[in-house]
Amino acid sequence: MSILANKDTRAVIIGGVAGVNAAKRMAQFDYLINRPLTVQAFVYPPEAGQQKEIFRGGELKNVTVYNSLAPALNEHPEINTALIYLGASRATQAAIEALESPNIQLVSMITEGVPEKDAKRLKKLAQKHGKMLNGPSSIGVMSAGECRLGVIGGEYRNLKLCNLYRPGSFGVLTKSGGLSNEAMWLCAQNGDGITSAVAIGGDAYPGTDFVTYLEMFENDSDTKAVVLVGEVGGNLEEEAAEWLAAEPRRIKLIAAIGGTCQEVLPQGMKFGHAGAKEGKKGAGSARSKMNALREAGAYVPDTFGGLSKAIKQVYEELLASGAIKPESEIDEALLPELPPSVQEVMKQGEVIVEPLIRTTISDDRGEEPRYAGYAASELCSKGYGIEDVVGLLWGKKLPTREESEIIKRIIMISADHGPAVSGAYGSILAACAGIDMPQAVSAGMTMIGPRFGGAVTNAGKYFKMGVKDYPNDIPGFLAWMKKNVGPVPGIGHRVKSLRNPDQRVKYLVSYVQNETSLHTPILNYALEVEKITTAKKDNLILNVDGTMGCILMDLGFPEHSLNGFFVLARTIGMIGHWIDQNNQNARLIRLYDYLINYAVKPERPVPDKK
Ligand code: Q5B
Repeated sequence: MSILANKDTRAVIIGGVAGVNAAKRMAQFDYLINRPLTVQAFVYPPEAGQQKEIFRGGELKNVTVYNSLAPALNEHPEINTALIYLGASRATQAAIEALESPNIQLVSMITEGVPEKDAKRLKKLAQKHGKMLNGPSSIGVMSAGECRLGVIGGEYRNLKLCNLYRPGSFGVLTKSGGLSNEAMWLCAQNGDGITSAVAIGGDAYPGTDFVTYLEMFENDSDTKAVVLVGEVGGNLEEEAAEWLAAEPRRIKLIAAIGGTCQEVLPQGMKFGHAGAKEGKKGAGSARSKMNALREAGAYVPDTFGGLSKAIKQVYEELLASGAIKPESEIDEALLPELPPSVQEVMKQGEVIVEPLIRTTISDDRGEEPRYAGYAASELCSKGYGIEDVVGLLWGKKLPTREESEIIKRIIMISADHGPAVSGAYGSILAACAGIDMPQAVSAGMTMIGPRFGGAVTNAGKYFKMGVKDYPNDIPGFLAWMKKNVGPVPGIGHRVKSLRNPDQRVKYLVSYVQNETSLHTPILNYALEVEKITTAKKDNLILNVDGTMGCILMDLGFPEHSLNGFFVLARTIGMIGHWIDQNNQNARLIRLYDYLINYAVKPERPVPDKK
């Protein structure tokens, strides 16, 4: 048997990350003792609707996160326990809700820093509804072989070493979470282990006092003795002494009290717990608590060091009296091992896992991202710019200063070309339809293709081919293109022409040719092509896509990376258009009839279906 938590305990955890971590630890215990998952649901509004992955051994369970407690309890009527893993500002309200839920019989709060007035209020509410309130500031409850609530007991291996996979004969009551683990360990080493261990929490007003738990242990026939670890401050230990002395008790009480050091240390010594704040001498002091417990008949060692001996003595007395039978040894090797993670097994070199993907450009496994080996912050501190990051991530090499200047200009010059072009117009339409930024920008992005913005790659590719296959034969190149490809990528513009030259192109060509030492065979070739195409029609100029493609190819960027420059640059423009439309609270766009040629059949009757 046990107190508070047993095999029928099913819990909801109210809280975020810390709660999920606790659920994972609880599932490890569930696996050790082969019981169903204790945690059935989470309540955490920011992550409502998600499912948290909890491993019970090697078995993966999905536990749903609910927006509030009511739907969680509706869907899981088996839940009878709530664990509160929220910060102090929200924990009280959550505990009230849990205490007022009919199915919930036990609320355990890990939350520290709950205001004393709230703690008192919660205690009263629990008493009113006949519920148990463990905590605040409690690490949880452990019932050996039955149930673990919270992270009490520590790591998986500790659970085994403390014999928590099967019940013993000792109850454990502590204020401190850490000392509950210590006491459980001492009971396993010097006795036959525990029935239940309860950390009541170190606050001045715990939801449930030592006496109430002692009463529960007294009524649990499997518990033969209780180890109580108290501390300076408050009077819960004195109450325990009174309870023990009041009438003959079935259980034996072993008590250790922390804080005797206050007798010798200077005043003002701080103890960790909010409740451990009074009594140097006299009432509330460690010494007066020890005396009271001793007088009441408890086994009280002078120091903590004596606790092992006291437990051993009581255990031997219980054995001698026949109250308990010697525990038959369990072969630890028969207890299940926690399945190791893939990472652990890989580290030991016992398994080979084929990588799913391969990367050659960046690595995030250190303290910060490294682009082709260079730490991002070091690039910044040494004066590199976004164009250098592009060079590293797209071309895997750090551009020279001259190359960076060219890349920078390419991005600047193609960042936007007004609202009328397909991409910007797509984003504007979406923005006006109330679409969020990422989707509106991708609406514009989908316009980038062979006619608009997406001719950079093919321009670079085919002009490079021309240099190689038709070095002195541009008509031959154009004939080949007409036959095999169609319009030459990078040539032609909707509004720009010889009479209305594209200044972006003029500038880029002039900058690269006159202000840098870049060798530009591909750009030169494209300019020769332009002479022939513009002779045919004056809008068949080398356009911005073509110019970018040739220069980037001359810079040595991989062919398939080239459209990326237009995508990158134009993203800046599309985001700008989305922001602009939103700033103006722009309305939904609907085309006017006069902008549409309705080349449709006149209205006519629908024939009967044959
Ligand atoms: N013809 C760009 O066409 C456009 C020809 C050609 C030989 C060609 C067209 C084209 C190749 C793709 C390209 C990038 C669709 C353009 C950009 C960014 C932008 C945009 C902005 C910005 C324009 C009329 C006659 C026909 C065609 C012939 C056309 N192109 N011949 N090679 N390349 N170019 N795209 O004006 O005899 O009458 O049948 O596909 O490089 O997107 O600002 O707007 O920054 O946002 O609609 O600059 O050139 O002409 O297609 O009706 O053709 O010219 O064969 O001859 P248009 P079309 P014919 S830069």
